[in-house]
Amino acid sequence: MRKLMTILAAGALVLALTAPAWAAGYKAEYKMSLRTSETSPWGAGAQKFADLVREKSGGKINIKCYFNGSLFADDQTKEFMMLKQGVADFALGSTINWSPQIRSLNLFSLPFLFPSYEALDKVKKGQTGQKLLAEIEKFNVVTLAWGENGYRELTNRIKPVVTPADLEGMKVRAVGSPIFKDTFAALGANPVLMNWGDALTAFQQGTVDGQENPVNVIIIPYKIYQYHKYITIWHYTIDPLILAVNKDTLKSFSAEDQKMIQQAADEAMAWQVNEARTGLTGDLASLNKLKAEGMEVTVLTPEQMMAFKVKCKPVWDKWTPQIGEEIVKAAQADMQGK
Ligand code: X2X
Repeated sequence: MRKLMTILAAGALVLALTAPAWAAGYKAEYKMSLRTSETSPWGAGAQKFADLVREKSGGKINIKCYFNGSLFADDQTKEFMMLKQGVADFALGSTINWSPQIRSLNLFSLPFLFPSYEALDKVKKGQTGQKLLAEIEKFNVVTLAWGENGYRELTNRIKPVVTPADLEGMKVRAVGSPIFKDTFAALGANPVLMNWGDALTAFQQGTVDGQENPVNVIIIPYKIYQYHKYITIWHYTIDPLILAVNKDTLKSFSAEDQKMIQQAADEAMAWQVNEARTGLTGDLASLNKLKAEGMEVTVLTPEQMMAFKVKCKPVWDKWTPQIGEEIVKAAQADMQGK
């Protein structure tokens, strides 16, 4: 009898070790990390993905969104580590917040590299996109789809910024990723790096003068016009989001469910990218909304942008080798359709 029990126990152990995780049942909850609130198109896109997966799986796969950086306690440049380790199963993260771990993602923060949304789309779809996703996968993280935060524009409470001289000495909050410190220093401003949670307090208290973030996804939903009267549309960097999953989590799903998750990601992110761009490309309804809220909107001409770009040369010199010369060249080739 005892011998039989031992054999049975050993058999169960072998089964447990060899059977795929999904055969043993899915987790009751999968954690999804993100920086922003549900009211931003960033948060709404994540929730849409979670809802689609729940619906398409008949309630079997339950993804809970942890909004406002609650999974990483506001320390946004740590998010990718949590996804890599599986503390988060999924994340919809900004390339900026993940760039301290994946240096090549600083590509999107190279000042004035991306002239248009079309250029960005070519880079995402082209050889550059493939290379970047391969970099991410080295860290046990699989990308499902690209989302979008958008072109990052400058707001401040002091004066219209039209030339680099206007930025001189201005205290500008930027994300805690080193390239931003270098960029605002090169532009003659006084950069202050902090997490978004702290930044919101700093805007309220006026301990910083300005900040930079996209119009639809951050400035409007977070009502930045309550604190800053001036906005400069200068398109200086662009900020794609990445919807990704920990590789072990992904492999724990059946092939059929993996396919369904991919479809849900494509659908949710197509909607999300559209939200990020609507009202900014054609009728400029989003800028009109900012004006209606009392903001003074300055849209820079390409020549005016060039004056800022020229000052950013030291940033390009320092960061191109860190991003990888071949990645920067690949992006330029993709944009030109080569
Ligand atoms: O912190 C920011 O500025 C934000 C919300 O845009 C990011 O997470 C990169």
